Amino acid sequence: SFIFPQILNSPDFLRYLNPKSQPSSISSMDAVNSLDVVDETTSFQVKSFFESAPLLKDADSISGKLTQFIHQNFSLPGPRRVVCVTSGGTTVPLEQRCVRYIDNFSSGHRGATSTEYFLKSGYSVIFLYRRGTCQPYCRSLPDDPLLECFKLTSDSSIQVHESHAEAVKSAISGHHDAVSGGYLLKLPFTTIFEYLQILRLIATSMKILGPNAMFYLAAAVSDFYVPWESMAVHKIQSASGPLDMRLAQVPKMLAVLRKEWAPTAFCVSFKLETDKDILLEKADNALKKYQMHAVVANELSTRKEVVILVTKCGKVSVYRENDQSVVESPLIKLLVEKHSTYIRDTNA
Ligand code: PAZ
Repeated sequence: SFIFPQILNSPDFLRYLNPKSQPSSISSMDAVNSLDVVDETTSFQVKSFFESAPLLKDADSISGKLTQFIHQNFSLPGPRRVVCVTSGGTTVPLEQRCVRYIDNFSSGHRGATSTEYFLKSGYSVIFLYRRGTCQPYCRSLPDDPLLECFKLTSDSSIQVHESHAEAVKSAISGHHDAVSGGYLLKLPFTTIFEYLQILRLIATSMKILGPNAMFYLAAAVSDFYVPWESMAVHKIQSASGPLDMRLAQVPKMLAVLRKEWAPTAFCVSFKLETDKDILLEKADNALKKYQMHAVVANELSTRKEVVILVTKCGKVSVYRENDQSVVESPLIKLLVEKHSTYIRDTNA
């Protein structure tokens, strides 16, 4: 194993691997069901996760951009609603000088498309996305936009192919209007460490917005990871035979987001399964366990056609209207309505 034996046997690491192996002094906390407070086990795991995570590069620059974006939107008359849309999958590095990693499936289509519909509904969006995945306003472009949309003319200038002209114009103008108007802030991540550190920065900066803040957590986030301090530094060698690997559980950050980082925000999480027989039960569990305001349940093979919105009022299937439309259009409409009710009830 590339996880060093002394770390594997330490009580702290055993607790990472098996949260139920608690010292007796805090075992009574297992009984804590309600999320009025984050239980001690989760708090411990979260603290250890952040303390041992590699330092976030550009943390100051990200904080600066966030502060400016939130204050600008907060001071608009209204004030404007702000949603943090997460998109794409997180990676789990296997080496500190990373050559290999475990990935989570997500093209980023859901997050990018939802961002467009939130902007259209008058929200400002913080788009926390995996580098290289789908971007807002780009879904009508071909796979390799630069090489497929443009051509060189005889005098060596660049021209758009007629067939892609409309798609290119609408991508450039939609994106430009959102960014230059101060309504769209894009922040990239790759690893689970970057994702959770940036999410925490976003959530704490958005606290000031109270119930006008929303989290729309469509990213596919790793459930398991290798803690930084027990990770091999250099490329793992194959000479010593098969790789024996044990992963720690990523702490349940939804609980912390909901109760500590953003206690007044409207929170929507996603549940993806490939087995439809367990999907709704898992979505229900997430709704109750993390006290989400809504959970969007989807199955891998049908995720573009239908999603099920699970709230404490029941379950609603949301379908795309036809082959030309996208399921995010009716989904965001419904969520905006639910968010309005939430703001009204909170302010009442
Ligand atoms: O990014 P995409 O459009 O290819 O897929 C979207 C999705 C399936 C990743 C998203 O809808 C989702 O369910 N995200 C949460 C995944 C999870 O349960 O971890």
